Amino acid sequence: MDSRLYVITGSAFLKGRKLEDVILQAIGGGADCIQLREKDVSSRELLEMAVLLRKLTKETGTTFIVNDRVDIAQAVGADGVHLGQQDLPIAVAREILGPDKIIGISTHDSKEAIEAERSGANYIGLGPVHPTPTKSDAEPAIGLQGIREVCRHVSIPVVAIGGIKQKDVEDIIRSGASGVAVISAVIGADDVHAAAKAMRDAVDRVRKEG
Ligand code: 3NM
Repeated sequence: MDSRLYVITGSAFLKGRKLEDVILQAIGGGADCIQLREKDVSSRELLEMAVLLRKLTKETGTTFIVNDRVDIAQAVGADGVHLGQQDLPIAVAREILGPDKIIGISTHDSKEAIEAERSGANYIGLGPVHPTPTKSDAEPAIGLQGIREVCRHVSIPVVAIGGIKQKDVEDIIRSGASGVAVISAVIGADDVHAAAKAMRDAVDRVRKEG
């Protein structure tokens, strides 16, 4: 699961626009993974959103991950699930989803990252890189130093997250992350396609340097 631009939904940033339009613009700009993450909706609404996003991502050949809800991931045939440290353990999610699905987990330091790799995670989310108002209970920011430290200890892909803007992307990839995950910088952008493209291009530029 080597995502370069991982875009996470956040209905608060839609500003009246339709979720499907915004996600299609993000994919058009270069998002290669979409995660459904909505904290304040019913299971039924979440399922409806998952069905919609599974359709769009399948049609565009984009990876589709569901945050936290293994049941919904399974129900819609998502490519995988993203877990928090307090969600189901990786081993339990793996038992339910089987060997071929993607399981990612949010981590904040080397200890959690090493544990995630040992438990069979396919990638880790690592953050927050910078302070972010998007996640009210985010841990303290780890900065580029935190990315470098964690990347020394794991070999699964590290997707950096938290307060990431376009100007931050190159340094983050140079620090060892394989990609960046964002909510507000893409979903909240006036021009979603352009915002996604600028971030994806920045990742590609640095990764080409090798
Ligand atoms: N997880 P934005 S930070 C969903 O640190 C999420 O694990 C984080 O939103 C973590 O790109 C975060 O708007 C919010 O800062 C990311």
